[in-house]
Amino acid sequence: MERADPKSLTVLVTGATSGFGAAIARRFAAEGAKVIATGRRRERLAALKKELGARCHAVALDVRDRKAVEALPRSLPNGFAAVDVVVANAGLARGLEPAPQADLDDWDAMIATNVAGLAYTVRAFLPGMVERDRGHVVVLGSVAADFPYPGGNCYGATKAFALQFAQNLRADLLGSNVRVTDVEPGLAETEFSLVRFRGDAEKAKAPYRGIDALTAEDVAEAVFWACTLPRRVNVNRLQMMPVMQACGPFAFKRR
Ligand code: NDP
Ligand code: 8X3
Repeated sequence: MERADPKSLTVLVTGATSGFGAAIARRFAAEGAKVIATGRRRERLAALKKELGARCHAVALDVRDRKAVEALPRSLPNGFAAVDVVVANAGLARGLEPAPQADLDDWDAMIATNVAGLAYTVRAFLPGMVERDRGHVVVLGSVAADFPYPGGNCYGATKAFALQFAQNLRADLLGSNVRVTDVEPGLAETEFSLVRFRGDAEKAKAPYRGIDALTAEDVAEAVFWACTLPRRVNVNRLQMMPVMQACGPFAFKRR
């Protein structure tokens, strides 16, 4: 099977300072790809750049900042400007309260990052990829897009946006050689829960207790696989869960 050569790829990853994004940056860099690592935490970006060396270009970026995201493609240095793979990974969950008690600031944060930030990121790089007739958009969705759970409310809805956006992009990009994949992981142990529970380490540990959860490296492997398949292949959706996770039954409130 004739796979895409990772050495020929320039890969941009949002949210590369932690979790999936950091693992995806490392996975591609290990195979010789050039990586543009972005995120807000500068010290973590500097550490990643030091670790990955000259094949890594690091840019401090808040994906909610539309102007900064729009300006990013033109600001990239020679050798990093022709981006082949955009991994729109930056995102977060905030809170797990039922909708009537949820904090609207949490909803704003999730919509601004997971919906608007993701759309800005993808839109910024589409024209270049279409012009070069070569590219791959990977968005980080979630099983939360498909399976509602108590307290998932706005978070699940933002991930449904990622899925639907990706599928609609496929319709617009038909006729080009630009691929689009929605990656939908289930429970994975990263800093995700720490962010969701605002730094409460005890609460953050609870979802993973007794579960062999997905790792960031598992998700990075799936992204790498989808991006290095022969160019004729488009993985539309890639849903993955720990073996120890499954979908629950319907819920009933009996009278
Ligand atoms: P982490 O919290 O470990 O990583 C999140 C990353 O997103 C960080 O690098 C963070 O960087 C970045 N980020 C957050 N907000 C912004 C912003 N405004 N601008 C730029 N970067 C931002 O979580 P995960 O690695 O687990 O999550 C990555 C993605 O995967 C998210 O979209 C998440 O919703 C999704 N996901 C996670 C699952 C899980 O169980 N862990 C399962 C399914 C999907 P910084 O703070 O430096 O900006
Ligand atoms: C993250 C997975 O189940 O915590 O998207 O929402 S879950």
